[in-house]
Amino acid sequence: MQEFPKTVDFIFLNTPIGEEYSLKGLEVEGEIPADMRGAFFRAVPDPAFPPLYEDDTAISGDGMISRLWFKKDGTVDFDIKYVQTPRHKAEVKAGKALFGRYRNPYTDDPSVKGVDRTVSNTTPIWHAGKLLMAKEDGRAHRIDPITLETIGSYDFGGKLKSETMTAHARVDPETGELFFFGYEADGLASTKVAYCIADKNGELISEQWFDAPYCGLMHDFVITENYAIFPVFPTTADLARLKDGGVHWVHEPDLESWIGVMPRYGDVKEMHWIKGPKGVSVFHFMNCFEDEDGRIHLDQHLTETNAFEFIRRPSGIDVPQSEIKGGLVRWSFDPKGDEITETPLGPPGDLCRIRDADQGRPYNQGWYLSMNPEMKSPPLLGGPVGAAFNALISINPQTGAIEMLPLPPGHAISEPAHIVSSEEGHPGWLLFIIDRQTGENDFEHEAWIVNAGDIEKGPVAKVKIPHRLRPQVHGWWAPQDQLDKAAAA
Ligand code: V55
Ligand code: FE
Repeated sequence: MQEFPKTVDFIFLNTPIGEEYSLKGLEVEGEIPADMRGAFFRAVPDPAFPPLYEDDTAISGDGMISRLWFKKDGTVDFDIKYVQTPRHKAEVKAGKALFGRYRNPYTDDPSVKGVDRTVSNTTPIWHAGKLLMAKEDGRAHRIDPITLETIGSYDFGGKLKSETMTAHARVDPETGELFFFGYEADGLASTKVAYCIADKNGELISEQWFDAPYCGLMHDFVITENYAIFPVFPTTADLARLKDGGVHWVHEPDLESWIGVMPRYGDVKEMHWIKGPKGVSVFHFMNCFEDEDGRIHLDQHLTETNAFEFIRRPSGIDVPQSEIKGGLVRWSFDPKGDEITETPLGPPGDLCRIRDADQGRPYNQGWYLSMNPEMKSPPLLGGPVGAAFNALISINPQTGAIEMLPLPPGHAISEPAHIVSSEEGHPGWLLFIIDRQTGENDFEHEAWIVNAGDIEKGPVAKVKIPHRLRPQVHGWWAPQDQLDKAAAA
């Protein structure tokens, strides 16, 4: 039998587990808030078979849907299952990997030519009573939120034309609409982007296509009350390179970034492109809003180059992970302007969270993951970029005021979910998984609950998860009343 490569993508925390399991009535230390009832869905890449290529990346692993369920009776259950993608099913049938490099079908075994190769491993999206597992290279897969069985590839009842759907969708807190896009919408390395809106009932009510300035990695986008904003950063795809069996992405330090701005209910013909700095990279936007003067402010985790080593390496960019500079920065611009002003807001990091109610609006609190500045020992190896975050930050993006929950050495932290409290004026709760190293290749895992308004106090409750976990990418909280409503529908 073939073995997994001994690279950071497949060892330590990133060791593949490949097991579906359920754990009922988990042990809890402390007290779970009485108003925290619902499901924390998590997307976990976990390759079922050793990859065809030694230099494969952790983020090409088969998607698993995981759920930490805070049940009405106060108990907590854990479940995890593979997303039954056509790709996963084909490989299980063959008993080995058949799909090749990250987003390059020309490197696949000929027996799977034409088979949907998305791994649905990036974000669980809960909207209008439906649970989707999305990855930006294909359409999402719909999942039953109770059984975690895969229902199938999801095309909004036959309406979606785009072949792809981003893992980062935005829900407007007032209208309940789901805003999303798909890039490489009609095929590999294409500049076509589909901009879509589903109404609060999940009906696809708008899909418009436009051309990006070049085929760039468009991982996330933002909405404000009046605008849809599509940033493009210079990590690019090229069809000839793909046909040659090469990598999907190369980062281009000398190429400009762009921001496309259009009225969010407007026509894509109104798209206005603003030129940004060369060579920079962003995966996630914390939030975006308009001020009283109509100026737009976009808060984002910027890095001076691409944050993924598996992209830098074939780009000839030789910067170790620990030396990548960046920060939480604000880009301010006028919707019809041609200049961007950059303001630093906070230390480097990623995996931000805001209150759902603050989406696209002026806001005064956000949370994200960073590195503990006091830490003498190196971070744990693992997670999507190979070095795990070990501190939680709460930031007031208006004042720059920061609070931090640094974890002790040998700890890693995953993206938090924010859960609204039913208590008037209460800041709500943050819920996240932490990993603790207990031996060279031994780890313990817990879910921590902290008061979102006082993270420095540490967890009010810890839920023990007595089983190895592979690091998640993104998560999504679905309140119990919404799950009940969906089950009854
Ligand atoms: C990211 C993650 C992906 C991916 C592309 O976080 C970008 C960035 C988990 O998969 O395919
Ligand atoms: Fe992401």
